[in-house]
Amino acid sequence: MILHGYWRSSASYRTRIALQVKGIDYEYAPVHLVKDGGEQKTAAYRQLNPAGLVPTLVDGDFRLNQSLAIIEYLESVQPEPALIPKDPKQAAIVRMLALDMAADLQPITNLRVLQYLTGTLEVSDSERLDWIHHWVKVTFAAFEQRLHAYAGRCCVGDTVSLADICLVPQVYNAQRFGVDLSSFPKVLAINDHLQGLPAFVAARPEAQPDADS
Ligand SMILES: N[C@@H](CCC(=O)N[C@@H](CS)C(=O)NCC(=O)O)C(=O)O
Repeated sequence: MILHGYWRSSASYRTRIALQVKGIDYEYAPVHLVKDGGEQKTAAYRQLNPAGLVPTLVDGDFRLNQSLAIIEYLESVQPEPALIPKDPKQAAIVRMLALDMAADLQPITNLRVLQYLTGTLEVSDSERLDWIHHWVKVTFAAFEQRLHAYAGRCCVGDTVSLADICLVPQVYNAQRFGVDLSSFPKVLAINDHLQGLPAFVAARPEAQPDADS
């Protein structure tokens, strides 16, 4: 398999964690999101993803975009270790938590949204930062409440799931933008636990070949 991604992309980070948890060997093909206006916007990359977003997974002649679809595909082709519980209610809870991060938070703090704010709407850099801090705090406040109901060492009990895979990259992003997460102790404790696991260590942005580029 080939994963087209970017070291600091949270959606790419999710898929890297899933590949690592499942122990699937893959080749990493960096797509620089900033250099020369962004390689994701080139005609060559749009052949892989017309939306001009990373990640893309290539498995033989099969191409797939959308990190959650990619992770569900990996789950189907290699079911163990499972990232989505078999129990219907537990599975739905895992997906709910994953979507809090992947559907409600990440899209509104994505690069192209931030670029539109500052470029087209001429929002200042400090207002852009306020935007990020605001939406991270709103989303994490609700997420922290949910964790009280479901969490153990991981988001749902003590087993790594899709919810954890979606949480860690958003914590990384929040910290990168200097958001104070001290009001979310469960989020921080779970993030600390996960960051110590080998699959999460290997998937870290700084461990990627394109880090710091
Ligand atoms: N829902 C998509 C989101 C993909 C996405 O937003 N990727 C970002 C990086 S995390 C991207 O490629 N941004 C490039 C841009 O905004 O131009 C997924 O989960 O794969």
